[in-house]
Amino acid sequence: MQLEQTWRWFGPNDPVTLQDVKQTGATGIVTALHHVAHGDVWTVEEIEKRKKEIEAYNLAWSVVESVTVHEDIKTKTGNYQQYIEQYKQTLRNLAACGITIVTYNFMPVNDWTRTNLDYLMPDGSKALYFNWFDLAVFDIYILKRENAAKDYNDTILQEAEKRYNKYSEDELEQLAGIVMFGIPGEKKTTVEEMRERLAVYKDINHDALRANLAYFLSEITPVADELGIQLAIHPDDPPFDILGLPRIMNKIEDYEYILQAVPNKSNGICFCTGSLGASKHNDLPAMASQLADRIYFIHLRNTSRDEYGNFYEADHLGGDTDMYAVMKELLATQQQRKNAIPFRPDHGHQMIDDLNKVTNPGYSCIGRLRGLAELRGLELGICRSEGYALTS
Ligand code: DNO
Repeated sequence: MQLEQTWRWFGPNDPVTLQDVKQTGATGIVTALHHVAHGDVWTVEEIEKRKKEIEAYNLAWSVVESVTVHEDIKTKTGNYQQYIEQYKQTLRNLAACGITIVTYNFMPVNDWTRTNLDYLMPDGSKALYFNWFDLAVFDIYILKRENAAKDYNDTILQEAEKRYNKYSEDELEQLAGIVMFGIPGEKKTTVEEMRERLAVYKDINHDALRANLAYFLSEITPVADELGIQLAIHPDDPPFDILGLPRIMNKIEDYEYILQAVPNKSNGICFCTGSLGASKHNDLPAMASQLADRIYFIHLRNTSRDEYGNFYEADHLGGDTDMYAVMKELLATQQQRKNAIPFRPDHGHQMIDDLNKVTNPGYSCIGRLRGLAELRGLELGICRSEGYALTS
């Protein structure tokens, strides 16, 4: 059996329409109720409404990405218990509507972080890019985080200073907007808010954050087990500490810890090759094999690193991750399952006609369509050569 081909859609305001998605060949939609404030309950009514919009195109709402975890839960402060109860209610409501795969992440403060959203590729397309020098410019000179300089080596500090002196006010403002970009359609963060949110983590180290995640999961997994929900934690993107924050989901030991701490069946993962692959320490095919039982959702994407650890998002079959070897592992896992595991082509270059359009960074149509087409071809080739039964 093959994987289920899905597509991330940001809802009715997404410039890529459901009609467009139909033409990509994807059959499943990955989306969220982005208009609901983080922590609030998703009502059955709102879920049903979105579901009907999707089903009108003969597509299925296969995966939720994400039910965002409120910062109070991550920091175990304020109204965290109430937010956990609300999270459980959202899971109940989703299950009542037949939606049973739920992605989330436990990244403090920021979701994914980049420093450039239109990094020029030699072929004229544009990619997302993460650069330590620019992150340091933001951290030290814009955010002005206390002791930030201690977190960078001399090479980065010198280059960041040079860049800071060279950048115009506009360029600095643009950089701040990119670092704090967040999720399309969701509320934007200001530098001031960012400072306040970072301050809450002053006394939260890796162990404390890990304990908070384990507590959250010990609360919600019994409910999810009963509902038949598969929870899929997304790794840290990028897969290391940034802005002085602890990050706890980016290497095999992190997965081992959390799966052991909370062994419930619903405690699963979103295997994101793009996020995990940006760390040279991660062996992706080996991780796909080690974590096989708990892979409930898959993001396929590739990155290319340089000597400093800066990386750009490469073509799906290019970059540092051996996508053939990863796909082979994932398909071996798929053969053991009764249901198709959903995957989506994650991100894509802005290219061809999309270069003249306003698109959600990483989520333009043509680049992802290229990725999906390449991945589906790779999958078909492996299935045929391994003798796996093909579903029509
Ligand atoms: C970025 C995405 C992430 C991801 C969330 C999952 O493009 O991969 O925003 O959706 O972190 O909770």
